[in-house]
Amino acid sequence: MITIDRIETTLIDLPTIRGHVLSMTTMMVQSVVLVRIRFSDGSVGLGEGTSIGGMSYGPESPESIRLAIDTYIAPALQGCDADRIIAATEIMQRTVKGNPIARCAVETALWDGLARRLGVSVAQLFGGPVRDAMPVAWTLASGNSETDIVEAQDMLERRRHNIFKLKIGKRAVRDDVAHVGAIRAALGDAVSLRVDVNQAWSLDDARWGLRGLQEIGVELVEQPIDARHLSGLKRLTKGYEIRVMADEALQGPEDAMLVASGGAADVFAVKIAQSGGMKRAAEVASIAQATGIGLYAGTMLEAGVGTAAALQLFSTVPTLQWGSELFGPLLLRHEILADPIRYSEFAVHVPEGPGLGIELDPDRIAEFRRDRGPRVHAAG
Ligand code: MUC
Ligand code: MG
Repeated sequence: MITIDRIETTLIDLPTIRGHVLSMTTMMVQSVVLVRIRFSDGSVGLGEGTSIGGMSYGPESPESIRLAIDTYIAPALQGCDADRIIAATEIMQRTVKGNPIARCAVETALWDGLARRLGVSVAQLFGGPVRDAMPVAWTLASGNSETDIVEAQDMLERRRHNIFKLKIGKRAVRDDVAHVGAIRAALGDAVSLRVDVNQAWSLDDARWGLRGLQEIGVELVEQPIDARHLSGLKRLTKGYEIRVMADEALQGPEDAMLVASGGAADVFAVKIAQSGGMKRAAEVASIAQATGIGLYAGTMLEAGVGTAAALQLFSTVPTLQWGSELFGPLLLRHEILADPIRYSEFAVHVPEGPGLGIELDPDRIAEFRRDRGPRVHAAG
């Protein structure tokens, strides 16, 4: 039997390429918990636990993700059968309530380890890919309409993105609608525009917002109101042609059932971390498929490891009507993978090779780890 020998975590802080302005915070840095599991046969698996904007997006922070893994999950899993991933996730769920991002990071490393030992991709363990690449949105969130327009035009020219998600909810609703309208007017109808409010609106704000956005031709509005207000989400879903997408409301298959049966969304943004792991994210996708809800591969703005994990999983999901936003590494100033994930022709390509299909760049990790201590400069 191959067992789980050691689970190691490393916290790294990576600066973003520009301020990323969301309704709840502005990100200048992304903090990433890297997980490395060492197995008794010498094999290794990688995972990543990342949230957004400290604790402003959700209840887990980079520090709490690391603490949950080091203090509770690692001791509970040490010595367990490395090939029995579902059994290990059951132990994690019994030992640690909540903390889906921490559980996802460890589960990802277990899938990576198993797939590498078998010499197959993680996608193969989920039934094999139905696609090798998928459409990828870019988020316009500089906080300024003119800067967003220039950024989008540059993306279009480079054929990197033609789907744009605008982060709104910080300004007054009327100003947000004007901001989106200016971007629509500058970019024209050839691009797909979506918005993400990150729960910032009241139901009353949302009624005005959805009406205005619909008139501009925005296709989809993500999590316009508080994730817990399912009856409000249902009213918005029923009341407007613009699609309503659930994001923060989906913390795994249990929530997916509630949202689907309550008619509280047209589309699910599925995130492996928010779902509590790749397997649970696959279950969320199955619920969407079974109930006619559209699917979109969401991100917690992960760096290369978490993004590769999401790509492996979503390469196996037959219906991905709304594409993906798996662009996390592009928002970061520095690449942590030895071979970056490939973005071209408006698509992101699923990494090839065993496991997640990626390797870390050890020098970059050493450079950005939080506990690196004083830098030593060589003399001369
Ligand atoms: C979110 O709420 O969806 C995804 C893209 C982005 O810019 O932020 C995230 C989080
Ligand atoms: Mg969102």
